[in-house]
Amino acid sequence: RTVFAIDIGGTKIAAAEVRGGRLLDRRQTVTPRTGSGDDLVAAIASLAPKHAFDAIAVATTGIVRDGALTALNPQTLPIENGYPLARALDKALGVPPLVVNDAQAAAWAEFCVGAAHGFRNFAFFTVSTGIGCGLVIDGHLQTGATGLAGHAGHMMSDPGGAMCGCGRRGCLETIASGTALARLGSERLGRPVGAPDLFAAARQGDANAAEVIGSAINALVDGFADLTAAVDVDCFAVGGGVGLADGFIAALEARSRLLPAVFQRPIVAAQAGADAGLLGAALLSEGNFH
Ligand code: BMX
Ligand code: ZN
Repeated sequence: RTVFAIDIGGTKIAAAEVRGGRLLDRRQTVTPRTGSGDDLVAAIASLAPKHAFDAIAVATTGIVRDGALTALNPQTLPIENGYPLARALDKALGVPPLVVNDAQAAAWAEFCVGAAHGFRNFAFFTVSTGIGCGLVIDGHLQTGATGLAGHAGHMMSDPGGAMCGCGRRGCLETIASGTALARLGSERLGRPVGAPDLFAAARQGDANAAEVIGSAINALVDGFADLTAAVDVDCFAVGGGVGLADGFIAALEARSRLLPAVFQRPIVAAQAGADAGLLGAALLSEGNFH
């Protein structure tokens, strides 16, 4: 069987064919940030295999409810509310797709074949453009009745913090995402820096850079502790460009060790890599869904 797997992010759309759990023929294109769902579908159709395939599996940034896509944070991906992505893809490609949130899909890949293999209760965090999260509780992926389950990047971190694209103030995503680190770092250092520059400055001993990163680390670990208090997670896996930056997970772990012991949990690096969303969506579409 061949699954055509797609991962829609804020900057790129990745696609691959998945056969026997292996990703083949990976390709990508730039995400059309026009706000039009039909433009997303056209971009996906341009990546479709020329030969027949058996299933379509889509991981996407945003809230997925009954196959329809809505942005929680439209700054990550502008899209009309409730765009019927599954229906439009079925019409365009002739195969009804499974559609799931990107971090939820990646959590499933980590649970089935990655860092969280063997744990029953687990949270995956991607720290990238935004902060995505997927939860597996008692071996079941949590999507929630409205698709919102796991959107832990929008838990409140600082009541007096910056306005988030979702409409709340001080979300974790406004403090610890790659976008937030670039914004806060530029303010603090008085020159435009991206997240990688900020990490480089901190490594060279810049105390301001280290402080901005330290605040992000603290906010994330407090978020982990809150989630642990809510649903008793066994283990956290962290991925994403920022999450996998040199020393980031070690810093999370060190901070976590300052928590009261009852809130401390192992924090490990994600293993399924940048293509975890593709793999997780394919696994889910193949009925590997508990
Ligand atoms: C945002 C939200 C989540 C997503 C997360 C990570 C939108 C469009 N996206 O919090 O659904 O999982 O970003 O997304 O509201 P990424 O694109 O940064 O990986
Ligand atoms: Zn938010």
